[in-house]
Amino acid sequence: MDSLQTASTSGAQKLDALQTVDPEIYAAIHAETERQQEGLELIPSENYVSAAVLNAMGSVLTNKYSEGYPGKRYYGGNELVDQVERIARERAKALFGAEHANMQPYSGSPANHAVYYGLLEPGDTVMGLALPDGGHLTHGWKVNFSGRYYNAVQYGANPETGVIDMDQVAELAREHKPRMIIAGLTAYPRQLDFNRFAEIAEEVGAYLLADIAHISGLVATGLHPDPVPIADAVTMTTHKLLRGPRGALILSKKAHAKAIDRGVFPALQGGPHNHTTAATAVALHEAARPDFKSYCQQVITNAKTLAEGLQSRGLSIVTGGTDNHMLLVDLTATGVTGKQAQVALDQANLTLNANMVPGDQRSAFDPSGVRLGTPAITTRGLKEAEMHLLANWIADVVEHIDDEATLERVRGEVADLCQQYPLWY
Ligand code: DSN
Repeated sequence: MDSLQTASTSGAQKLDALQTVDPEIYAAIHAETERQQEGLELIPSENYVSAAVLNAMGSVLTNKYSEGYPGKRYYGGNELVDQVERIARERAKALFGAEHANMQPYSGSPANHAVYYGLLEPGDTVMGLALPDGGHLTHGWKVNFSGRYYNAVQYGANPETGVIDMDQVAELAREHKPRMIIAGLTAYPRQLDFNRFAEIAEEVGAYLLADIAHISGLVATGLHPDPVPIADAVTMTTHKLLRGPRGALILSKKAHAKAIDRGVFPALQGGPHNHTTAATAVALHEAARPDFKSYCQQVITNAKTLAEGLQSRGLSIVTGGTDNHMLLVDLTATGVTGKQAQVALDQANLTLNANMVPGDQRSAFDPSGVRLGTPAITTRGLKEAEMHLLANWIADVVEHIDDEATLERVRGEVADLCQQYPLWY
């Protein structure tokens, strides 16, 4: 257990009033707390917030409207909200070494949208990693605003290796002359070469947007190359590796501060969610402590160990391993689909998501792979020894996908492990 878990183990959730006033919602939240206690969370974009973050999230700051920015609000009574947002902003700038921070985006997609809005005109050409190869909807995918209102060109991963082809990125950039290149990932287990992205962007006169939602903690702790000094804007959600509340923030060069701030408010949003800003400030405070770096290091070690364990059971890992907090398993050779694996593992209280793999011939709804990651289980305290158990449980379930007895056995063993590593809610 790291100090986040021991810092405050009581009062994380005060639900007494809720239990009295609305037993139905209380029961659902109570049951969800138990579900989280009894299962292992392997979705790489999820994590567990500390009791302190949860306290700030459930505070009276939710009552306040505060359109505008600190020192320039449209409603009265915002002196303390200003204080909270200024603290959050300074902590974000200090943790990432950024010139400017905007703490108000409601989540990752609005954060990316605000950067598009601030730096581009509708119809401009953008270039991002294709969704099936590990990019995000907001990186130019056709069903998203970014693919509809912008001329989106998509680069991809090499279908043989699963690794982003930077020569293809350079060629496409020279051919299409994008106004902005997006370097970011939601399902890609290797490091992003931000230096090369920056060189390419500079060569063709494009802005560079780095979306570090998944890898924020690794960047903050020096465990992944840092885009902050070289990108025009850097976006991230706050609830993934950073262990904050559901929300997002944008870092940028000072030169873009005004345009991006306007992109958030008044262009896309009204009043910021002040309780979220406060909880983000707490998470940033926690992330600035030395134990956060040990945590992030363990996240990577656990992901590598898990990948090796799954490989030793004959499962194919996209790109042959991982450099970060996540891995993609290509299940094609097993005859089991991603969705089948997700459903069966869910029954064993191992939560992950079906995911497309590079070159996937199947649909996004029932693709050929699964995506899993170690941020949440590492917060819970699991280390290498438990990764071996986990790899064997996952392989057992995939090999015996229709065997109720196997699912029941694994579920029991998972429950035993979870009891040894309880959450603090
Ligand atoms: N839904 C997030 C993820 O799981 O990666 C991305 O937005």
